[in-house]
Amino acid sequence: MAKAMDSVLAKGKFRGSMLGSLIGDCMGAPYEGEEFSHGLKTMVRKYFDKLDGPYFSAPFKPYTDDTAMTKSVAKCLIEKPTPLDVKYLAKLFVQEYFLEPRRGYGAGVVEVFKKLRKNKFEDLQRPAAEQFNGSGSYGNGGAMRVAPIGLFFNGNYEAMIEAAERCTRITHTNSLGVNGALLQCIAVHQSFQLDPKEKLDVTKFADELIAKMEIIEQDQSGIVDPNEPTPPYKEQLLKVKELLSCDDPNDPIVEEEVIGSLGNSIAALNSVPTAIYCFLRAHSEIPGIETDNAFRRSIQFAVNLAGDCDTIASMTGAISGAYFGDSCIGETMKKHCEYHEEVTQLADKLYEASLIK
Ligand code: F2R
Ligand code: MG
Ligand code: MG
Repeated sequence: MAKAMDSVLAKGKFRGSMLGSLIGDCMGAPYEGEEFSHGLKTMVRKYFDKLDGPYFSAPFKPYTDDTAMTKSVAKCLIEKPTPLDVKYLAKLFVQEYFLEPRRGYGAGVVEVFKKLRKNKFEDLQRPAAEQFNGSGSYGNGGAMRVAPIGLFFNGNYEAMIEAAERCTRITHTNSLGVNGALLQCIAVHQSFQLDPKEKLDVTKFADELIAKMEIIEQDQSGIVDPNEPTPPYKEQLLKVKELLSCDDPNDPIVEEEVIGSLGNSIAALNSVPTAIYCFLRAHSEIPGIETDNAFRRSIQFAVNLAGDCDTIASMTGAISGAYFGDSCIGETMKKHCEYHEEVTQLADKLYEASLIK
């Protein structure tokens, strides 16, 4: 949007993105690690249909590590934002983990938390750099928690990229893990800036991401030769565009094709572009997902893909919510997610802090 954003819309977008991230996590968590099947798709449909109706009494859907770490990022931005106090953030991650270790954390990242605690946060870099025999983690743990940064630094792209990279490097140093977090952050940022009343140009959205990732990936590899292989995230985003151009809203979606092309795994490279595709694809109807609500459609579609679906749905929800705002979120679905009231308050505080940063 060229002109300054209306404050009601902006606040709603902060809430939408933070709640979208929570809802995707809570809705996807029961199916994380499952293989895609048509039976699973039916189960997911019934689950979402029930949560689209009037309120009914049922236990909360618990959140996982995705939300636990996103909370810490938001808290750090509210309390110690510029430059992002990564020592404080590392302490928040570690505190949160030892308070509630059973939130489904990645096996490798737990080692980083233990080493950080042992070295009393004196060396923030080494524990992550030592992961996986020194290659660093390529997991999606940096991407799954980055949405608050994409919201907070609206208007200052360079500061946003720097904060997202520093936030990620506490646990992930592999370039695929870092660049996945940057891509997710940029996607949230782009979504936030758009007017949800205007029709989204999905190709333009993807092209803008490609242009920005091209700069990031080129800076790292120094690629100037056009005969060099396409950098990994650019390649994935080109596949997103290709899938979108082949989609006919009347044809049944072949989830296996999406999974085969983009992936649905714990690797950032095979989950962040998938989340972006879910957001963009849900702007048109998806056969088998009976709803007019594109926010719900995006999250349900992400959960249908199975695999690392708490994280893919959480990242999809963060992008979708940053676009549509919280008015698109069904009350029943929201109220069945653990911690939804706290996340709403956190989003409001993050919004206030972003105005005075
Ligand atoms: N950990 C999970 N899910 C596992 C099952 C949880 C179960 N439901 C339960 O409740 O116990 N989910 C969460 O982890 C993902 C984010 O992971 P993160 O933070 O990136 O962690 P990590 O450990 O760094 O990486 C994850 C795994 O990826 C593989 N890997 C990463 N880099 C690697 C490398 N360089 N070489 C080889 N393998 C590498 C490893 O298997 C890591 O353990 C989210 O899905 C979140 O929901
Ligand atoms: Mg999780
Ligand atoms: Mg996950």
